[in-house]
Order: sequence, then structure tokens, then C-alpha cells
Amino acid sequence: MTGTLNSLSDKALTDLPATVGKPAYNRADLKTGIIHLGIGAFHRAHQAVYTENILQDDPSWGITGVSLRSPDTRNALAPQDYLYSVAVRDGAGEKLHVIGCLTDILVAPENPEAVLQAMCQPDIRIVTLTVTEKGYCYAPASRTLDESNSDIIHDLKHPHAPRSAPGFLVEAIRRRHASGLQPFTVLSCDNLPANGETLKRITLRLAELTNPELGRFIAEHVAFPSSMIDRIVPATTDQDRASVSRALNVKDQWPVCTEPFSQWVIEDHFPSGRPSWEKSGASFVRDVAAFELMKLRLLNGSHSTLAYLGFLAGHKTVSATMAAADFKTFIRAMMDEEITPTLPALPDFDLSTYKDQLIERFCNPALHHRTAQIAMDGSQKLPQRLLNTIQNRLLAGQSFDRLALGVAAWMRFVTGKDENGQAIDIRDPLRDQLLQATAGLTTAQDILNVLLAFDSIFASELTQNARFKAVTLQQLETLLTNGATKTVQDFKSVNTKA
Ligand code: CS2
Repeated sequence: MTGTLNSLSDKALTDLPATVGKPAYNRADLKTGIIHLGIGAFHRAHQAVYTENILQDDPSWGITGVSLRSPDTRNALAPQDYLYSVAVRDGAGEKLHVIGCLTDILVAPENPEAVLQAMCQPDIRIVTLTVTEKGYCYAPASRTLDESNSDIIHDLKHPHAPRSAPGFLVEAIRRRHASGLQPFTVLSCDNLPANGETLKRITLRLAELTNPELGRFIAEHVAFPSSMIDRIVPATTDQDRASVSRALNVKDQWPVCTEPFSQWVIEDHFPSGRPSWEKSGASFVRDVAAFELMKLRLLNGSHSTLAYLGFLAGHKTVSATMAAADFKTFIRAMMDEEITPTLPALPDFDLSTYKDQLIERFCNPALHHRTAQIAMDGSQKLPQRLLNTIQNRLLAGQSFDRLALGVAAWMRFVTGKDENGQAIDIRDPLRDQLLQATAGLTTAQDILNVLLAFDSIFASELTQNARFKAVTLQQLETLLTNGATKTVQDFKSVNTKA
């Protein structure tokens, strides 16, 4: 039982089993060079690991994590000296590595001033972010700041004690500039299209609303490189905590569990310096756009489609969905026939191996990635994952039936009732509006009409396109009549030209 185990700590590092990886540097030598906003599981299994692996060469890149919402991660990790383990799992078993790169965790709502002070330390050269799509406080369809967002309204009134990620960036950049410190580089590590450019547009707009001169400074002097990040990291469960703790022989209150695959492609634009992340396997390139589109459309577009269809079909995890009849064929055909032709060429990159790997990753039986987890925040994810791809297909006069079924499955999901009439626990910033709009509706036409009116999701190029509406309507009708399992099994591409 884990209750009787000692807690993970600096002191306990020496007692770990020999098979467990641990910091290869002296943690007492660490300096903090990076502030990370959004200290969730994804960061701890991805950027933190790339950073961990270069600290032996350069201990100046320790990371202070910031939670913009809940104190849970801090409460779990502070008593264990901010150490935690990464469990890499596949069908062959599990490898454990204890990560030591976190120097502190701050909880923004408890003390926003402490976060700003940390961001304004002279040694801070990079601020990284994984705050999820909704943390950018933007309208996904237009990729512009949502000035009606309650956190943005707050930050405009109280710019010196912000709540939102863009609010913290603007105020910290202002303070550094005022005290003559070099600005940090801002590195978005979220699944947004053109994530650096998008974050720059949002940050600039927020700054301009209160301080046009600061807006100009940001436009000219702050770097926002884009990056493509990839690693599947399901939410940690109590069972994971117990099994990892047993394997470590010390109690880890918040390990992260992930897959062997990991990828990070970064635009090389860091005027204030950067870690040699390439030594840990990251790729630095001049332009990330093609990698980003590939990943958002092939991985995330397929993931969301599998999540909504799989959930409706009664499957709890992605791997269970992939094991159900015809889902694998359906998703591979969506990748090959509908998504791949929309992607820009990536010289020297083998796309078909990439897709083989994706299928294998989705099938990883050791991950237990819940369909309900991926289904969260669909209103923030749909444009970059499915809708922009559909727009490209429409322009080219090509079919998009499978992509439309993905969108229809989201529409069916946000009506809030599953195929057995049971309530679905919708988690989405637009939850109330979506449930209210669809309440009592039973026909595909009515559901489609009310949902297409959400203009932060659906661009006018789509809502005014008769073909988009007709194809999506047809998929939604089939889904409502036949259910997800049969719809996927019967799937035949209509393959008509516009
Ligand atoms: C997933 C992603 O939860 C989701 O929406 O699609 O978090 C996905 O696992 C990662 O982007 C993989 O890199």
C-alpha cells in the first residue's frame, strides 16, 4: 500500500530502484531561466523532459511553473521538492524517470504579484505556455482577442493584477521594459494554428487597449516563435498514482503517464538565448507552419473525431475505439483521402510513416486516454482540427464526408444527451450556451441551424456555404438515426465534386 511509503523528495532520490532514471545534475546548482504558464500534465511530460535532459550541460534553465487556476499541482509537488516522475508506457511495459527541473510552482490567483515578480527576474529569458486553447481568451474562428471574455474584461480594469495568460504577459513585459531589462521570448506550446503569431496578435491587442506605446514595443521587440508540440499525455488517475508509487518505492502524489513518442519542432527565434533543446531531440527550423498543420489536422483532427464518435458509441478510451470494428479503417481513410491532400509538402518527411505511427499511437493499450477528456473544449478546438481542413476541401471542390461526420459527432455530443438518453457531462467554456441552444431540439436541421450560429466557431465562409451545410446535415441525420457504431460501419464516401 502506498500509504506507508515515504514521500518522493531530494533525500529519497538515492533510494530509488536502479531502473528509475533521475536528475543527472546537482539540483542545488539550478537557476531559473524559464517561467512556464500552465503547469499541467502535458508540460511536465514534454517541455520539462526536453529541458531536464540539457541541465547537466547548462543548469541555468530551471523552470518555475505557474498555475493560472487551481493549486492542486503545487499542493502535490511542493512537499516532494517539486520532483515528479514520468511513466512512459506502451504494450511492452513502463519506464520511469524522476524529473528535477522544476524549481518552484506559483499559484496565480493566490498571489498574482509573486508571478509577475518571478517573470521580471533578470535571469528569465523565456516564458513558455501550455494554457490550453481556452487560456488564450480568443475567438478560435478569427484568432483574435475575445474582448468580451470575463478574464480580459478584468485584466483591462486591473492590468497590474491580471488573471489571464495574455494579461500576465503584457504586465510583465511592461515592467521589464520600464526597468530596462531585456524582454523574454514568449513560446506558445499549445495546439493553436500559428501559435506564436496568434499569441503575439492577442498580446499586442490587449496591450494596445490600455497602452498603445507598449503595443508598439511588443510588436517590434518581443519574439513569439511558433512551435509544434506532440506527445499524448492522458490525465493522471489515482490508479496511476498508486502503481507508479509502488514501482518507485516512494510516494509520488502526481506522476504523469505518457507514450514513448515525443516531438517538438520550434521556430528558431530566441533573441534572449535558449536552451540547446536540440540535444534532447527537438528540431529547430525556420518555419513551423507545415509541421503545425500536419499535426493539428492529422493527429488532433483524428483525435477529436475519434473522441466524439467513440464516446457516442460507448467507448471510454481512444484505444477501445480503435479496437472497435471499422473505426481504424474509417480514421485512416479520413487521414489519407481527406486531410493529406490539404497539407503543404514537407520535403524529407515521410508522411505515410507518420500516419502509420499515429494509428499505432492511438492503439496504445497502455495509455487509457479517455474519449471524454479529448472531447472537452470542442468549441475551442473544432476550427483548427476539422473546420479549416473542410474549408480547404470546399475550395478545391473535394469531398469531406468523414470530416463532416466528425463535426456532426461534435454537434450530437453538445446536445448533452448520449445515445441512451443519459446526460453527457459537457466541459466547454460555451457549455451553457451550447446546451441552451440545443435544448429540446430533435431534428438534425434544427440542431445544425442553432450551432452554426456560433460565430466564434464557424467562420462565415462555412455558414454561407450550401455544400458544407448539406453534407454536415446529411452526416448528422445519419448519426441521429443510426447511432455512431453503425454510421462508422456503414460509412461510404459520397465522393462527389462541388
Ligand atoms: C488531444 C491532445 O486532448 C486533446 O484534445 O487531442 O491533447 C493530444 O493528445 C496532443 O495534442 C498530442 O500531442
